[in-house]
Amino acid sequence: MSPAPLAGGLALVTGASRGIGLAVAGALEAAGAHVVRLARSLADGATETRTDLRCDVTDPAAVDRAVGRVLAERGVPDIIVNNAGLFFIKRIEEISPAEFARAIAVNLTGAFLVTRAVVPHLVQRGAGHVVTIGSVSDHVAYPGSTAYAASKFGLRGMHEVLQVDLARTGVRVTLISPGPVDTEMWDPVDPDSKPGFTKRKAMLRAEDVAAAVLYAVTQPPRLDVTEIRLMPTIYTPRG
Ligand code: NJP
Repeated sequence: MSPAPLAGGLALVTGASRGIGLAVAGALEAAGAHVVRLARSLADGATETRTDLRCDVTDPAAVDRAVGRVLAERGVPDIIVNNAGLFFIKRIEEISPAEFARAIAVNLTGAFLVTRAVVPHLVQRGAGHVVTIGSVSDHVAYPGSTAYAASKFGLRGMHEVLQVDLARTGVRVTLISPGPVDTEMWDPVDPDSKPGFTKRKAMLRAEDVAAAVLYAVTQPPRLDVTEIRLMPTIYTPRG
C-alpha cells in the first residue's frame, strides 16, 4: 500500500464547519494531514488528526490569535485553504452598505488576513501551498451577484498577484473556482423553486471541490496547479 500522500503534513482550512470546507478538511485528513479547522461555530478542541479553532476570519486579532496558536502548537502549515464565504443575490440598489461590507469582509478580507499571517512562514521555509476557493462568479457575471462577484473577482486578483509575488519562493498558489455546489449556502435562495437556477440535484457536490483541492496539493514540486474550474456537466457544451 502506498503511504498517505499528505502523511506528516499540516493543513489549515477556513469555514470548515460545514459544506465545502468540511469536505475539504475531511479529504485532507483522509490523505494523512493533521487538519486545523477554523469557523465561528466550531468549539476549540483537538484529536490526533484534527484541531478545531473557533475563529471569525473577518477579525484581524482573532485570525492572528488562531494562526499564532497553530504555529506555536503544531508548526508552520504546509497547506492553507481559504474557503470561508457567504453568498447572497441582490441587485445593487437593494444592497445596504453593511451587507456589501460584510460580503467583502468574509469572502475577501478573511482570505487576506489568513494568508497574510501564514505566507511569511511559508516563504521562510521555502515551501507551502495557498489554496483559494473562488467561484465561477470570479470570472462570469450573473444577475444580482453584485457583492459576491466583487468579492470573488477580488479574490482572483489577490490570487494572481500572489502568484507573481511568490514566484521562485517554493510556495504555490491555486485558485479553485466551482460553479454551483449543493450546500446550505443555497437554502435561502431555494433554487429548486425558481426558474433559471441550476437545480440542487444537478449541482456539484462538496466532495467534488474537495477532490480538486486534494489534486492541487498532492502534485510533485515541479507541477504548479495555478487554477481549476469546475462546472456541473449540464453546462458543458456538447459537440
Ligand atoms: O458555504 P456554507 P459553502 N469566519 O454556507 C464559514 C464558495 N462557493 O460550503 O462560521 C469564519 O455551507 C461557515 O462557518 P461558521 C463560497 O463562496 C460555493 O457552499 O461556523 N468562518 C461555514 O463553515 C465559499 O467561499 C458555491 O458559520 C466563516 C462556511 O464558511 C466556499 O465555497 C459556489 C465566516 C460556509 O459554509 C464555501 O461555501 C461557488 C466567518 N466570518 C463558490 N463566515 C456553492 N455552494 O454553490 C462564514 O462558486 N464562515
